[in-house]
Amino acid sequence: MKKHDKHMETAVIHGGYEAEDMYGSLVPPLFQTSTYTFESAEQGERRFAGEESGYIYSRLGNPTVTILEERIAALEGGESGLAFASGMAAVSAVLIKLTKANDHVICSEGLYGCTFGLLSMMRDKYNITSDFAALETKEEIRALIRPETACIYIETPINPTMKLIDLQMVAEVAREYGVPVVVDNTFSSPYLQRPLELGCDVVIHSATKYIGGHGDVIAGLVVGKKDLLDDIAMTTQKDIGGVMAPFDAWLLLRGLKTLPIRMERHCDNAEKIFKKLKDHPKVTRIFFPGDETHWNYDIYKRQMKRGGGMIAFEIDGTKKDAQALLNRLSFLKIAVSLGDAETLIEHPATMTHAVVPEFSRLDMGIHDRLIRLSVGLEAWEDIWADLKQSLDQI
Ligand code: LCS
Repeated sequence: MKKHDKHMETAVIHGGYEAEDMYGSLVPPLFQTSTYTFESAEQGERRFAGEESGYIYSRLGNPTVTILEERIAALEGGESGLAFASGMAAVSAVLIKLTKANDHVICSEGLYGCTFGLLSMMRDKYNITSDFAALETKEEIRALIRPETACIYIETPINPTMKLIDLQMVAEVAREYGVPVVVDNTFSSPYLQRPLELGCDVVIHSATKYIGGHGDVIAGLVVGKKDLLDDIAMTTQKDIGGVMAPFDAWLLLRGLKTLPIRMERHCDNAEKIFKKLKDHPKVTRIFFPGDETHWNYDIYKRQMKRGGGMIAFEIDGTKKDAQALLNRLSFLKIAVSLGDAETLIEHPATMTHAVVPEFSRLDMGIHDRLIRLSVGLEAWEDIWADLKQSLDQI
């Protein structure tokens, strides 16, 4: 029985798993195996022919990984899930599946640096062109859609500028043209935002972040319709081969159990830090979805449960001042990644988005004075004390 019908707080713990099927083991077992034995040559033949279900080889499926795939599908409200070795393996498996040479992709005006890099490579190798656009109105999107548009690819909130896109509006226009909408839901996790319920077609996660939540795994997940995901499983997943290791699935199943509790705490802490940063004289602009004065606040109210743990802000200073701000921190960690228990701070222009050419970076709003903060689970007073002492010295 799949526990798809339960509250999220229950599904993160029980979704996709029945202990009775696994000798009563309370915790999903770790199937650390590369292959599976067949009872006979004929059984092997039947499995390869798809006439009999069952595991064959762990690049094609693994029971621990399957539990995670069913659990994330339940959490996102999708028919099927697939697990990958990294967020980028998930992004590339989906984008390569949905496109062919000379196609066109419409993107949100900002994307994680490596996704931008992948699209640049697809343009150079296969003439798959991308339009980066604000996606603010139906008319704007209609004007961008062409016969060769293969998909609309969105991050919301956008990494790192925290701009939001109205997913329901985009999904409505895309449906008129039969164009699938893919949403990278990494910054929100299914606890804060569920794009499939808003009419989008595919959800991607860098599970490295909030899904895992403990900074110890690199992983990716995809959720969507069974037909499409079965197709991805048999092509860009199986043949390119970026599959998730069983132990990583096991760690993610463990991390997921506390997702709702962790997200509430990330949100509580981020709200406190946001208010303090907003009032600091050295902070000139701040980007946080839960900000009532944020230009996307109406979208936030419609599609996100809370504001999340990510804040971006600009300081009154130069690149050198931004770097010095990071260097003066005492216990807050200078690191990329996000969604961990530890508060992480980074400089997007020279780190996560360094691969984006300067003119595109500035277009996306990633200036040298922009800093990105992943607010962790520590006491917010300690986080603020460290940030404040460093900001005060600018
Ligand atoms: N999508 C988003 C929105 C991301 O932020 C990342 C990684 C990925 C996909 C790729 O996931 P990965 O392969 O790393 O699991 N973002 C990072 C970041 O902002 N700092 O370090 C990595």
